[in-house]
Order: sequence, then structure tokens, then C-alpha cells
Amino acid sequence: MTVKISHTPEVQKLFDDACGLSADQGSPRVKALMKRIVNDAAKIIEDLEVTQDEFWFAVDYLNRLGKSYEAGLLVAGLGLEHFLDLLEDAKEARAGLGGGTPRTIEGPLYVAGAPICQGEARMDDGSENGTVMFLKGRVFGADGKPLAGATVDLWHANTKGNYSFFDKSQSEYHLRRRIVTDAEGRYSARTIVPSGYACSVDGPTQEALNLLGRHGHRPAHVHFFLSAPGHSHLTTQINLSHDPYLWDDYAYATRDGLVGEIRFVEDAAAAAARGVEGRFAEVDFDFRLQAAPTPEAEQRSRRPRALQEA
Ligand code: MBD
Ligand code: FE
Repeated sequence: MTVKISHTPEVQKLFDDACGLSADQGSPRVKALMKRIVNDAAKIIEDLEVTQDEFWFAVDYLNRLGKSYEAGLLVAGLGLEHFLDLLEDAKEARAGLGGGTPRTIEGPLYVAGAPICQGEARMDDGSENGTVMFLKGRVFGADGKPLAGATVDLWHANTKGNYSFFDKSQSEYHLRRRIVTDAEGRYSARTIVPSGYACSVDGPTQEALNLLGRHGHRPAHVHFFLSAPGHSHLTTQINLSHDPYLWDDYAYATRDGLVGEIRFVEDAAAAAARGVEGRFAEVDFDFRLQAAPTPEAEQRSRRPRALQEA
């Protein structure tokens, strides 16, 4: 057996030093994490016989990934963002908590500060010739009773699968709203049926997916942040039942309990009653929140996002 160079005392001393373990300053937490990362990277390089060309390709890939702001897309595609949900689920189960609407990944396209509406909202600006979608439901608390005054912060893509803010051709906060539930815990929105998202075909995420023999599609979906005093913040999505990618999501966000059954209605009288013309869609979806075990649980993660709120 050949000796593993990465395990020798010389190399361990090198990495300890490089990770600041002999320095007084800096963050102990970051030092511990960095030592593990560098150590594991070295082991991968040695065990898998990573070539010089492969190593420098990876360094250049990271530069390109960051330059195109696609790191959030890649971690979703590699299943790591979903893995964080599995960890949270397991932590809750161990603590005897859980129940309520399942969580699922946020993805990289939330923008803080969407307009606040009471009970109901119109989310699209009328500029797209999409299928009108009426989305409604109720938010229930941990005790199973409707929650008045809960905030339903929702966002979704347009008919091309693009999100406002990131797609500068859309108006400000297009397809993004915060709806405060009414006295019966109800929210309702008039919007347009979103299209599924696809990673940019010439971006670094799709480049990696191609090398893995994978597509970069997500089914049509609507994202939600739900919050209410005394309840745990919930990050989730509803993935729409009609989409062929429903259970073939590149980001692994579709979960049992999070499929939104979409009904397409072709009935002139029903359309007239809704104040629309032609075919439209309906989705009903209720949420159930959990009691917050701690005050921090009421808040969403401090993940850096576009337009942080003051
Ligand atoms: C999306 O719209 C999304 O929701 C995720 C998770 C990843 C990429 C694009
Ligand atoms: Fe999305």
C-alpha cells in the first residue's frame, strides 16, 4: 500500500497552518470547517487521482459559477438544498415536533419587500397573454384553527419560466406579493399559470448537469414563505400537477403533500362569473403551520437574498 501523502504529518501541519489553527485571531468555527474542507479536498484529489488539468478546470469552473451568480442553482441541482430540508425534518422528528405542511427548498430567486395586500391580490400586471390562474386557500395554525393575519409571501415565474427582478423585462415585483390572511385564514390571488423553470442552457449549472447526463428543468411551481406570530416560519412550494416534470425536478423540490392540483376550466359562464374570458385555471391549497418551539423559529433563515429588507 502506498502512503497517502494527504495523511502525512508534514501535510497535516501544512493544512493546520493554512487553516489558521496556529493563529490566535480569526474564527474557531471557520477554522474547523476550513480544515475539514481542505482535508477532504486533498483526500478526494489523492484517492480519485484528480489530474492537474481536472483541478484547474474546477478552479476555473468556480470562477465562472460565481461570476454568473449560479451557485444557488448548482446547490439545488446537486440535491444539497433538498438535503438541508431532510436534515431539518429529521431534527424535528427527533425533537418530537413536525406535522403540518411539509417544507421544501426556497431556491435562489426570492426578492424581499413585495407589495402587501389584505386577503387577496392580483399578482400579474396584465402584460402577458397567459392563462389566468385563481389560487386560494386557508392557513391553519398548530391547533388546526384558521389563522387570521398570517403572511403568505408568494412568488412564481412568468409564462417563460422567468422571475421578475432577475428578468429585467418584467415589471417590479411582477408575480410577487405578500397576502395577509383574512379573519377566516383565507388568502386568494389572481395570477397567471407559471411555466416551469429551466437552467440557462449556456450557464455553468447546465454545463455541470450536461456532464452528469441530466436536464435542468423544474416543474411549474409557486413558492411560499408563511409566517404568523407563535408559529414556525415555513418555506415551501406547490408544484403543479399538470407539468410533465412534476416528479422529475432537477432541484428535487416536489414532495408528497406539495402537489397543487390544477383544474383548467373551459366554461364561458364560469369564466364570466370570474370576470375573465376563455380558459382559466384554479388551484386550491391550504397550509398548516407548526407551533414555534423558539422565537427564532418564527424567522426565515438569514440566507443572503436580493433586496434585504430593512
Ligand atoms: C427555481 O425557480 C427554483 O425554484 C429553484 C429551486 C431552483 C432554480 C430555479
Ligand atoms: Fe422557483
